Amino acid sequence: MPPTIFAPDAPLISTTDAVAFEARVGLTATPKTLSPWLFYDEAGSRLFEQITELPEYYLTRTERGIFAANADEILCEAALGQGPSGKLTLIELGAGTATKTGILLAEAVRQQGSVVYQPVDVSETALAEASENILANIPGVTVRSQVADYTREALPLNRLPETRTLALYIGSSIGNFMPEDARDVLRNLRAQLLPGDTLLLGTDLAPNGGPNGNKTAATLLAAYDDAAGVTAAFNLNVLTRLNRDLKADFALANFKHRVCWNPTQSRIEMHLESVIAQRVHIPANSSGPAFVVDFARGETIHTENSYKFNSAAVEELLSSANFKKTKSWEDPQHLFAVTLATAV
Ligand code: AVJ
Repeated sequence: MPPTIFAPDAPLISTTDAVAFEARVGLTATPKTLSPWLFYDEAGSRLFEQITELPEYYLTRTERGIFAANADEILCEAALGQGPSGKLTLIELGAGTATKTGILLAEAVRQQGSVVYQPVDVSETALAEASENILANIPGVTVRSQVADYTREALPLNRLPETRTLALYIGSSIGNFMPEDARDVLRNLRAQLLPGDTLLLGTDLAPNGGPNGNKTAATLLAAYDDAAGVTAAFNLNVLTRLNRDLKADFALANFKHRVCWNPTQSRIEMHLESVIAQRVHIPANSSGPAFVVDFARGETIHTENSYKFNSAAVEELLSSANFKKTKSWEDPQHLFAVTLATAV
């Protein structure tokens, strides 16, 4: 049976309108902010792929290693002790091009003969690439792509009869959200699941200082401020995007990539720092009239948070959305955690 690719619904507003709105709200706020989804235009998505291969950015390869070492156990646990019998269906939030998911899909096929995979993402092109890769490389997988913004809409989870669901939310994507928003994302997911369904959550770990204290704030700072400057280019690209999409006049040479570890909030913060006092112009657009943005020397635009968790924080987040932790796996250096939880 050929895979079904559902046609996306037309977005409510165009992407450029959404960029215009975000820029107006964020750049007129105090302190100034821009939302991290703005990073991911075509150039930004390519830069992010490059980040995942940097020596300093351990997250992607570490999570992949955890999957490779434990896929059999992860899938067994997810299939265990639940209500109705039947195969697991895998859904993935923010699937992107789904490069790490292949390990889990291949294991699901090994254990149950075939698997239905429902990647959900805002990017239709990423989903097309994901399904092409998977169909070409993992026989036994049926892909049912769904274009949706899981942060704003209820998930279009068209449940198959006689199956249980394993939802994947991996890659530390949850780390971009403030605690209350992270909880709401998981609640939105939980609302689509039945008791006994499971969630596999990938979280980057906080520095560990203890006897296994091999992860420090410096480990984190390096991961977000690499020597080759790829993360700096990724951060600055948001200004290039505003110049292109909104005809703004940001001079990129006047802004610097800045990273800090915020221990109180347990998060890495990325900022763009204005190195001089300057004024930027944004012409009129669908979100309102033209406006100017004045920067003091040293003032920043806060462009991203990346929250880091310890195991208590993961459990607390899960239980706030009615999930109960079943089991978790970490790499030998305790850099990253993958947690399986059951919908209760
Ligand atoms: C895609 C949100 C997981 O927070 O590590 C990488 C994005 N930003 N380098 C992360 C990111 C700078 C990444 N996530």
